[in-house]
Order: sequence, then C-alpha cells, then structure tokens
Amino acid sequence: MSKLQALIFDVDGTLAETERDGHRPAFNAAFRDCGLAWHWDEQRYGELLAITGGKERIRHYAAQYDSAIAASPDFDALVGQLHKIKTAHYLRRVDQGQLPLRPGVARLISEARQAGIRLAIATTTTPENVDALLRANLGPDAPSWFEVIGAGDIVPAKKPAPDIYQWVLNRLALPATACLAIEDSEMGLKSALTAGLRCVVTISEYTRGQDFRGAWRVLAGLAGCSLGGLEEVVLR
Ligand code: XBP
Ligand code: MG
Repeated sequence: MSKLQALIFDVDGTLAETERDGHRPAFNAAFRDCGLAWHWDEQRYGELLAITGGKERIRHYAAQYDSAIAASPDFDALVGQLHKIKTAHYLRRVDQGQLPLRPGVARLISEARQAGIRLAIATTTTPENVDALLRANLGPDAPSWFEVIGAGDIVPAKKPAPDIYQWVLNRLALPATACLAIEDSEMGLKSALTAGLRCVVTISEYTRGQDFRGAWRVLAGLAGCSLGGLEEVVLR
C-alpha cells in the first residue's frame, strides 16, 4: 500500500478541452498562413489525434494526403515553420481565455495543494502551451505549483510510449506506486500504465468510446471527484 504523494496530470483533453476549438483551428490558421489548401475539420482532426504530437501529426497528414509536399526537399523546414506558426495561433487563443479548465480541475488542484500532495504534468504538447494554459486559468504563479512539467520533445518517444511518465517520475524521485496519473485518452492511459502508474481517465470530447481497460476509474470528468476519492483509489 502506498500513500498518495503526487498527482500527474495530462493536459490536452484532461485539464481542458483544447483539441477541437484550440489546437485544431490553430493548425488550420497555420496552413492558411503558409498558403496550403489543407483543412482539418472536426472529424478529420479526431482521426488525426491517433498521432500524438503536432509535428508528427503534420508529417502523418502530408504522407497520407499530400505526398508531393511530403517528398519536397524542404519538407522538414516546412513542418517546423508550420508548427511554430500553429503554436503562436494556439497561444493567442489560450491567452484570450478561449480554453477554460474542465469542471473540477481547479478545485482538485487546490485540494491537492492544501493537502501537500505534489503536482506534476506529463503531456505530449509543447511546453509553452502548458505554461500559457495554467497562467490563463489559474494565475501567473500556477506553473510553479507543478514541481515537474514534462512536455513535448523532452523525451524521444511520445505517448503511448511510457517515456514522458518515466521522465516525470524520475524528476519527482517517487515510485509509480505513490502517484496517480489523470488522463483523457487511450494513448495517455497506455503511457501511464506502461510506466507502472495507476490512472484515472476523464473522458473528453474526442476520446469517448476509446478502450480504457486497465484504468482505475473511468469518469465523465472531475466535477464530482474529490481528492479523498482519488486517495482511496491508490490505497486499494
Ligand atoms: C495531446 C497531443 C498534442 C496536442 C497538440 O497532448 O497529442 O500533440 O494535440 O499539441 P496530451 P502540439 O493529451 O498528452 O496533453 O501541437 O504542441 O504537439
Ligand atoms: Mg490528453
């Protein structure tokens, strides 16, 4: 039995519903800015979320639907430029308050802080996106509440690989048994489980119907979830 010592939060889909109305329009704006006739509608984007990481998602889409561009000599540079522009568009949306936290997230973070439970982030998204989302919704100090923020390219293999959770556990210097991961997707769940973590899933807009076998709890969201309830999960 272990006492819960840390909560490790995923970001996109878990802290906030960022994909459909945040990342997706930011990608489309970057495509327009670069003169590409690409457009990811809600359904296409849902399919593309099977590829974690924005740059990886762009590469996958080009390989599938625009082989001429994928084969161009400056494709690598184009991917980097597209993603940089996309991130700027995304950050603008976050800073304008367009991406609120999901119900119950702020309360759980506050409860954990009051109880001395350590906080961390394990996400595929770009680090600046994490800081901006936390500041926009919880105030300028919020990123400092998270002892470890593992994000984006800090690890070689993105979710569902366990790398990002292993990276966070190493920096927390805690065993997986003392922590609980909170995720929204099958990819994130697999990443946490492979890293030896218990994981609570809060289903998000794009992850309804995914395979959450192995999760300790599958919830519609954190609105009705207390820290005590989560601690009881870990102590089982
Ligand atoms: C979700 C992702 C990210 C975002 C886009 O991350 O897979 O790639 O879709 O962000 P998580 P970037 O659920 O692990 O938070 O374009 O910065 O990758
Ligand atoms: Mg997620």
